[in-house]
Amino acid sequence: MSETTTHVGSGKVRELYALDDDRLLLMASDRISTFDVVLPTEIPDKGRVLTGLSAFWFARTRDLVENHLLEIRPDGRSLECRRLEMLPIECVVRGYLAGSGWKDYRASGEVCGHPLPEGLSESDRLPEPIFTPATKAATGHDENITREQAAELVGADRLREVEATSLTLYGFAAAYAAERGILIADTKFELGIDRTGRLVLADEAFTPDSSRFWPADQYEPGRPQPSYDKQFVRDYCETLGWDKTDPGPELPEEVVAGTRARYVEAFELLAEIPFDRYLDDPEVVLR
Ligand code: PZK
Repeated sequence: MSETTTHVGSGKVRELYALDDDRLLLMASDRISTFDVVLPTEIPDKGRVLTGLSAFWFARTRDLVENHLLEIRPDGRSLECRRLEMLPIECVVRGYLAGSGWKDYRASGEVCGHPLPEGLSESDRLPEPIFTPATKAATGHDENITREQAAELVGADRLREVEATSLTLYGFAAAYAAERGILIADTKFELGIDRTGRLVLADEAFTPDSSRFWPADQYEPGRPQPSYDKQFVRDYCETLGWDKTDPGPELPEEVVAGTRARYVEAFELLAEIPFDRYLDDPEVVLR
């Protein structure tokens, strides 16, 4: 980080810096959030796992859609990226009925204007993955919007391209992950436009922070599914009688170690590289 690097944004657990007019640095911390609260205890290497996985997917999907990745820094937790004109929507694809999708289905029988068959249960696989755009809420939660609202924000032609690209990406990653024991229930991307007008995948892609990862061997529709990465943290927090408002609790070392192991396991299952090799040379995920 040079002294001319300027901080331009913060996510809950990530930071964004400007390197120059054309390049940004996206840095993933080891912070973890649960029930929407960032906890005071970090998970060692979590930011490196997420950065490595994201870079892995950018390399694997580059023939499907261009992406913003320029370089992985030797620290393994930061990516140099092309600066884009970001679209003002979150691109969400759902392959299973969970979270707000399940809530909306229960209330109305549809999700973001997609009519769905009757009688689906919580966590059921959908007949086909659906594109369910959301607005970017500055604070708090993204709000699901209809395709018509999304078209007003990005234009009808661009929206068709965004939807097709999102579904293609999800289809590829979900099939790849399922073969390796991880169900990607849903995922959220950010897309941007480069100076030539081309659509480019940005932000992070198919990490457990941007997607719902479920362990395939415990999949059982009709109930909420355990989280691949955060279940130990949630279970521990549920034992405390914590009211889920800030500040959150410190995590004991066995919860930290178990959670770190789950992140590393997800990385190794998907990237098929020992995590220590990534730490030695982060560029291994690009080959
Ligand atoms: C961009 N964010 C969200 C992510 C944060 C904020 N390639 C790009 N070009 C222009 N803007 C962005 C990107 C990307 N990625 C992404 N905000 C702007 C965000 C992580 C941390 F603080």
